[in-house]
Amino acid sequence: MSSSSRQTYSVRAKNHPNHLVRKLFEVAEAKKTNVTVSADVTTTKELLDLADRLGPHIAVIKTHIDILSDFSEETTKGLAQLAEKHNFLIFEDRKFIDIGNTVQKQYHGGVLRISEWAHIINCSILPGEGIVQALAQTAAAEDFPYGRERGLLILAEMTSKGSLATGAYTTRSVDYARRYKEFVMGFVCNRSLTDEPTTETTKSEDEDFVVFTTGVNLSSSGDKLGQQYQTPQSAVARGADFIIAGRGIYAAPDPVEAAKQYQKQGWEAYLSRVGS
Ligand code: BMP
Repeated sequence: MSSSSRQTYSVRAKNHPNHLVRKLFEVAEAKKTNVTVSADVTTTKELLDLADRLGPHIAVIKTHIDILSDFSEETTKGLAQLAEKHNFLIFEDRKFIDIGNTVQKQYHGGVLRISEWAHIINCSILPGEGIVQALAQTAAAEDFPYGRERGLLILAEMTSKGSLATGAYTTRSVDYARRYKEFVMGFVCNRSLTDEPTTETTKSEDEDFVVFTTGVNLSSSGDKLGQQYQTPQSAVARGADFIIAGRGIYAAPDPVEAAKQYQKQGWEAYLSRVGS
């Protein structure tokens, strides 16, 4: 567990050099929630309804925008309005994984125009350092209009059975995060990674990467396709700053009630970790 994991979101918000991370911690503190809902529904109406109903209980909405059958500008405009209304951030779980030149075009422009509406994106480092360099370069360009309002999470581990995102892949994730920390906010992973035995970089005193943990579910231990779940308590105890739940919330009989439950449990686990 990193030392920053023992600090409150407000303290971390105050000290963090990254504007978007500060905003993220401020949202969590203001709304008393560390829940990210993974809104894996397949129509714009369902997505916007869900975002509006769950908005008060979440810090972040995570999308897979390419699973919508009717994606249009209405989708992203609607999401952006709801993000303003309810004070949450938008995370597009696109998992970029290609050479730098390609991911720059996939991120900024293209049919999905991800940079326009997603505060947070993520990438795999399977292609090597160039993917992180490329995305960071796009966001740092003088003509990039969204400046400090954008950030990247490195997919350092996965929750699926037999995942190969382990060992050197995971430690390199930490190395690349350190090298591009102006744009890299943290990781999607299952535990705090800041004390990994890296070979190429060393941890700085004030290192504070944000940990998003997927595969959180209160009533199931997995699905039939290799997904593996843990509870909000165990995720937070292992270092999650934000817990990501999909079916546990949106497929519950009452998604709002479910979101409240994840919010309560995630928040209590956080309070117990920081000792308040
Ligand atoms: P659910 O809680 O319904 O299992 O959904 C999990 C969500 O998190 C999905 O959107 C999936 O793509 C994502 N995810 C994951 O489950 N494991 C990972 O390692 C990384 C992910 O992004």
